[in-house]
Amino acid sequence: MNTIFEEIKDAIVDGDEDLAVELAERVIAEKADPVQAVQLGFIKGIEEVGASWISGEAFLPDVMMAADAMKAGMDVLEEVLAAGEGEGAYEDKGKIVLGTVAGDIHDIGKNIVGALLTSAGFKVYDIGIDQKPEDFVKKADEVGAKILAASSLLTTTMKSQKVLIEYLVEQNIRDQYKVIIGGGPTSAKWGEEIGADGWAETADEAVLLCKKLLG
Ligand code: B12
Repeated sequence: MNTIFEEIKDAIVDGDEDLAVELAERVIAEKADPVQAVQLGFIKGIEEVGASWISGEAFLPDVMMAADAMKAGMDVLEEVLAAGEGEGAYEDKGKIVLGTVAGDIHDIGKNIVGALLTSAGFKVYDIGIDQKPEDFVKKADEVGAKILAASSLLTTTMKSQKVLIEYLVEQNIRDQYKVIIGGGPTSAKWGEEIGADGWAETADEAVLLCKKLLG
């Protein structure tokens, strides 16, 4: 018999938004672990769709339907993740401004990073997709955040992470923030090259990284 996490994965692969919502509601009702639902269900599903797209077995509309199903299900889980039911009680571990860099509209990975950071007790201010350096800094200023977290999924938009750090240097505010980066084409090497304070491959690792940087 399939576990609820496998059912979630299948719902994402099938791009079935209604089922993704229903299963997320069941996770809450049955008090299953929402973090595991994200990791073993939603992420596994979108990864499978991504692999099928790359191999030519799935098409862009399939990916978009999967992404929509993922969003709808994650929206349901957001509240319990924010309540820290995955990793213990909520505590204020620090403020983070999170966004996808200029020119890039991918937000699934960013949203997962945000959900797990929130679940781990950080206050996350998600400024959305296609965000310029000024947007990151404006929000961080407004809320007093010490970490700027920038996501990029395209080789063409990775350079926007570099531009973000260059902007901080130009404005003489580089030392006021820790900058962390992530997303598909990025790497630890890229992080070092552009002078980021950290890079993480997955949302789990992003949590550990932020704990280290603010700890
Ligand atoms: C879903 C998807 C889409 C959806 C996005 C929906 C959405 N709301 O996000 C849609 C269909 C809209 C889309 C559009 C496009 N896409 Co697209 N997309 C994907 C796909 C299949 C999955 C991405 C994803 O969500 N992965 C799952 C998440 C969970 O993983 P992740 O994002 O990597 O995030 C994890 C880590 O990287 C990390 N992380 C992420 N962000 C951050 C941030 C920080 C600070 C940290 C620490 C960690 C971290 O934690 C996350 C969780 O563990 C990938 C293929 C792939 N396998 O990656 C292509 C892919 C990224 N897309 C690609 C392309 C080319 C495009 C388009 C240009 C297509 C087109 N011709 O229009 C457009 C881009 C438009 C734009 N300007 O941005 C290419 C990029 C190629 C390249 N080398 O640049 C890929 C790799 C597919 C391919 N091989 O061709 N896409």
